[in-house]
Amino acid sequence: MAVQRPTRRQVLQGVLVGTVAGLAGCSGDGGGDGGDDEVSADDYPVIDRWLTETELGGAADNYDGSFADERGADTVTVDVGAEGNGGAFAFGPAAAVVSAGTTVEFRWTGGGNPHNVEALPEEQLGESDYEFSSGEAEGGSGVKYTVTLDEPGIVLYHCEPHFSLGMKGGIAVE
Ligand SMILES: [Cu+2]
Repeated sequence: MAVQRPTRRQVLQGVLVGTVAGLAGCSGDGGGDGGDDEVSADDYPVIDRWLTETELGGAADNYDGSFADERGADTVTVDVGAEGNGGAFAFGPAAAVVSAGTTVEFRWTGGGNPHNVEALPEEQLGESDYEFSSGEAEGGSGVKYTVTLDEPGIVLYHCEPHFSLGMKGGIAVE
């Protein structure tokens, strides 16, 4: 099952908060398109490499090769400052697969601050199809940053202050 890459990358500016309802033709449970398959690292080697390599940032030690299967969900939450990498220096989950049209809400836990979330393919930090940034690193537990992933592709992101510790995440958009 090849991942379609309609555009090299999408530039997402600012905070996109929205309700994306069923745009991807999600028809509830039992979608009949083979979506029940278990997702593994073999399906997304680019994400697996991003989370395990040590040439670009550190390896994410909270990544065990498994992907959170969030296909069909309208909104997915990723904790910023989850336990990992020697403290609260991880994204939780580190790897996930979602359906096109999903809104991802990055939610600061308040641990291990300050953090940010950014995908920077222009700076050669991973082969991400998406590019975005939450801006300067922020502390506290009330911070949220939201992006909507409208097109199939790969999202590779990290936290700038804790990149070398392995604070990285990856999302496959199907
Ligand atoms: Cu961080």
